[in-house]
Amino acid sequence: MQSLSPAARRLRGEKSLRQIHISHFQQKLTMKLLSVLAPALTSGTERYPRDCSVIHQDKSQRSGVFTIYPDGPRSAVQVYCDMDSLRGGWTVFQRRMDGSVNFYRPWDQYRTGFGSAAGEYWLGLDNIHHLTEGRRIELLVQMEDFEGKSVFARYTSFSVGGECHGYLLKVSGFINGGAGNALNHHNGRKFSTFDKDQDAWKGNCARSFLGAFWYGICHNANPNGVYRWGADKTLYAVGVDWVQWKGYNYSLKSISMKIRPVH
Ligand SMILES: [Ca+2]
Repeated sequence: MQSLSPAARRLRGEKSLRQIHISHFQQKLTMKLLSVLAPALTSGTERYPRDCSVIHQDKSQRSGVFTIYPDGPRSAVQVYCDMDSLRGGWTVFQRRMDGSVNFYRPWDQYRTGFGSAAGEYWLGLDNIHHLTEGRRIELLVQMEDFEGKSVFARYTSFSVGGECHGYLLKVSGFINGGAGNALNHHNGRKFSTFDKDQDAWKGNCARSFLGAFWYGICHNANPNGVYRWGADKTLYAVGVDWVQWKGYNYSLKSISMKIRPVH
């Protein structure tokens, strides 16, 4: 067996110490890289879901309130996800159910959103725009009267432009679930509130019909109108109306508008 001189033994010791340092450094570098890359790799799926359809990729998720990110990691907003209707994955952007929230509100609030995702709410025009931007989206409108009957209207194409375009509505590809095509009149209209008149009428539709919507001259649907508990002729067409189903003087018990990407 070859014996080593003291100098050679010292050199070998220093070498193995250097190897320990290098392998420790590599380990730290790998951990650091993983901590930077992991969120990026999962963004767009679990970490920052853009909408309810992403959350619905996990089929164990039930209908309820979730946080979504319509416009990246800094755009968190709470929303109700419908995981049941027509195979699920719907992001609800408008919901009326009990008259607990006042929907007669100004432009700024329709732009940013209001109400509670667990109950009645409006998601906000900016969020709706971001959810429909750059991809094909379908729309489902479900509604119920006070006699216990439910119907729907479905549209295979739905988009809302940005604020610079007046949040212009494009809706087409109607499929009738008994409600009738009330949104046909609203296709190609800009959004109006009582303090921002972008409708096609000489008067102010939002003020006259006490809501906020993509009014034309003026409406065949008023989902953001006054919650009025059914038939009421006292004031014409101001209720939560879907004209092709119940006419201008019947305010619905519930209505919800929800969207999902078309794959
Ligand atoms: Ca007008």
